[in-house]
Amino acid sequence: MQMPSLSAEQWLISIAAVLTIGFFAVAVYQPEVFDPDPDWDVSDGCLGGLDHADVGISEHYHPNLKVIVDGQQIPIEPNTGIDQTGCREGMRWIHVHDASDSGFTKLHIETPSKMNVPLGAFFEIWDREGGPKLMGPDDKKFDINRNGVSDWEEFDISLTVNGDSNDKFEEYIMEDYDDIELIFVSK
Ligand SMILES: [Ca+2]
Repeated sequence: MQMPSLSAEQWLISIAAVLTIGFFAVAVYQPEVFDPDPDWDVSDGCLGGLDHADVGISEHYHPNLKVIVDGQQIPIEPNTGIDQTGCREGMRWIHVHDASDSGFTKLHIETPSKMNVPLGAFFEIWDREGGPKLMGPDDKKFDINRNGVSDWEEFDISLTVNGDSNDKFEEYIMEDYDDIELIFVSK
């Protein structure tokens, strides 16, 4: 008995079906394949200021951040990212107006286009004003106590976003209304 031959159209449908199943298989078993890459250049962005043409803002949103080290909340200074070195009389694309020393501090993210703004980019901005930083420039690890040693060697670090544990840490792409809590406990 002879197998029925498939028409070109049937072949295409069959191939599309196989690819679709493959796509979902990867999405389920390796979801990180689809994670967006962080736009680390965001930390160099400057709104207005002496040396920067105003590029216009299309995105403006507000995640909230709280950082706790050994039970003590690390203060985020009001106006962090505003009128800083390299962005005099302007504002970094991530900046702070009002800060809270007991709750979450609102981060203002303003970018000229939709970008994948990682949590660590705020630390690169904070660093310029003497705050917690990342190792750098290429090693994107927290160095919250600025001692040149990766905090991954010194602390147990946990991150929650809206109360849910998250394993992206420095690379977490911040979203509007996020409550981001970063906790360091000395080893
Ligand atoms: Ca350190």
